Amino acid sequence: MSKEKRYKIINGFRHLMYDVQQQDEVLVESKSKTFFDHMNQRRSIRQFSTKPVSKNTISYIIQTASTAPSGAHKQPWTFCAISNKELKSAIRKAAEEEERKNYSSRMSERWKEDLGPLGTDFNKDFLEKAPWLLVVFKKIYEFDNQNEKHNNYYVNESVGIAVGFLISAIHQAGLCTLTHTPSPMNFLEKILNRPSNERAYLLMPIGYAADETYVPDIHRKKLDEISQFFE
Ligand code: IYR
Repeated sequence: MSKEKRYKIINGFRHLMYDVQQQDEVLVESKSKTFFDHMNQRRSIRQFSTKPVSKNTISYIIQTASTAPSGAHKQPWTFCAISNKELKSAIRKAAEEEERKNYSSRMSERWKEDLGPLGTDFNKDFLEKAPWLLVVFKKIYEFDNQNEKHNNYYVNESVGIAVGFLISAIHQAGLCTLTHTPSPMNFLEKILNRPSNERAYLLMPIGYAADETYVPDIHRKKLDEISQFFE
């Protein structure tokens, strides 16, 4: 038998009674540790297998991202999922054109030194290898019924949080991704024919890691380097 829904009118709007979760302290602590251990296994990769990933999988991952909180619940994002070969090639070509300029002249020596341990260069073959590319767009404004523009709120924060959910969903499914930021990336708006209110935010290849994948030998900061407790 399904539970009866309970409502309350607050500020003139209907609110639903929240389904309060279990509050067992021991279980809460062990679940938080289990999740940390799992997330701590995540790595960004640049060597993808061509093994296919179903459209349903990508659809669930996108829907998970869209459960993120956002300014005034505007959900100011669009996720474009691309498996089409010609589009992937066009995106790779345009991204490499920009990146070639970045590595040869636009990036400072200091920046290139900082990227040394990551082993990156202008070659972005993963943009054709991975079975899916997901391009995240932020929606800086919306049109109302009278076709008037209204700016969205906290757009960068909202989309950043949604991408965090997205990356977690990808990892927990057993897939991998890379938060690729070709710069500038307005070519994505053109290639994908996006409306005037959308700006490219991130380009993410999604797929399985290739059989032989290498990741940089880098480590995460310890708790005391990233936090301060005030008790
Ligand atoms: N966008 C370039 C360069 C690059 C910049 C940073 I900061 C990185 O963490 C990694 C790469 C590229 O994708 O190669």
